[in-house]
Amino acid sequence: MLLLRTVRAVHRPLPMPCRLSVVSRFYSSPANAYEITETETRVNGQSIPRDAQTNVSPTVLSRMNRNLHLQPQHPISIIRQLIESHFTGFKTFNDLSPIVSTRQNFDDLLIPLDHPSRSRSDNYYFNESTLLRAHTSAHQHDGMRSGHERFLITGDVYRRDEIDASHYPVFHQMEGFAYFDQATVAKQVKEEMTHKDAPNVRVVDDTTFSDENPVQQCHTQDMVEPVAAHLKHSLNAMLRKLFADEPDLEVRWIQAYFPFTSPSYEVEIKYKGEWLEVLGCGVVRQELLNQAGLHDKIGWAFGLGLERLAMVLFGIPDIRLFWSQDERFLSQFTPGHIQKFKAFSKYPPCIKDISFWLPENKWQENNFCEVVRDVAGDIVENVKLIDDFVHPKTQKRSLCYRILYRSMDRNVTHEEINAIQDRVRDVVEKEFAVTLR
Ligand code: FA5
Ligand code: MG
Repeated sequence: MLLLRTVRAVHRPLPMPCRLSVVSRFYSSPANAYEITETETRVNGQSIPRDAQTNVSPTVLSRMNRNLHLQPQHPISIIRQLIESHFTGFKTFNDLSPIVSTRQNFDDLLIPLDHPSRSRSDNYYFNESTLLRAHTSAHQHDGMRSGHERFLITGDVYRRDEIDASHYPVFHQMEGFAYFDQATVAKQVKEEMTHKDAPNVRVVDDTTFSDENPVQQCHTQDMVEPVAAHLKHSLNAMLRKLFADEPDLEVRWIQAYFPFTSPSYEVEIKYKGEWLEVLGCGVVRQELLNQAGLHDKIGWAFGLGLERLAMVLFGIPDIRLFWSQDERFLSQFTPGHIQKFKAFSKYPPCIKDISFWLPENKWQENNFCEVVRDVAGDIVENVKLIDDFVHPKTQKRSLCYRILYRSMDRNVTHEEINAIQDRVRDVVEKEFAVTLR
């Protein structure tokens, strides 16, 4: 079978994908082989039928199986191991398949059918019932059913998103989950919470239970207080340990919303003068525990963005670097250690604008970013909307995007970028029926 063919171990650029044609094509990258035919996507030994919902792209399929979180010398793996060693007694799962069902990714988590996070423009669907997981929460249900009261699940997750230094269509999350007996949670938590101070890490938390961030009706405040305290304590202690050598770190807790937790929170870290969101968490909705047969338990969960933490800890300025196969990147890191990344010289950027009239007022920016990413690959560093106006007479809407191209490991030529930009223009024109200006 095609997929079992030995994949050549040298890195070569992927063939340029053609989004509009439906001819069968076989791709191989150092870690992965997959085939897209008219009727199915073949990957990891699975043949998944295509339908009107299908939008997985060669760019993301080529990233599957790279398993950065399992390469001992890679910063993502180094962080995973350091966090795992902090959460003693937690069962770890690191090799669950990223191909999941819509039930796992959404329904099991009480995400309503009309919730925007299900949309095609936010996810990579193989078909209407199968997708690349958009978060490790997709495995919460299986984790609860595994019989382990505490577990950590790490893996690659996939999202259509904007393009800039802290967003990439594939990144890594770690899910943490712990549950307690409702009857004894207060006592148990008290025994476990030992406070260690770290004056270099300043944590601000003025979140409270409120109508906007409520205790669930089936819970009493006496149960939820210790669970929330244990959650916050566990994560703050983890951050204090990870950032022990950082001279000064500001952390803040803010109120958040997730369909699968209440109350819910997010944690942000001050990085280069701006708040960078590193995790979401909360007290697990009781329906989830009940679905897994854990009626008399109460629990917390968190989902952590490993690249975001790694950027701050290792001083890695651009999220694309994690995918670099340049020895100058990988050779800087040692398993078990956090050390600051020494940037290799920054190459000059090449900036191009693209403007067009929309055929109608509707516009999905993520789909545009996806086209740019598919055509340009990792040479695109940033995509920014710089102009958006409606013509007063024709009522036609015009957009202008500024695309910043820059390679992380070499100089790019103007000819090369012009060719890419021409292709971007072509594909955008065909795919979105816009009129280029
Ligand atoms: C979630 O994915 C929830 N599943 C988290 C959760 C788990 C909440 C359990 C409650 C209980 P969110 O979409 O905010 O939430 O993503 C979590 C983290 O992933 C973010 O805080 C951020 O650190 C990281 N992240 C999100 N999008 C990207 C991206 N495009 N690139 C890199 N990191 C990202
Ligand atoms: Mg978030």
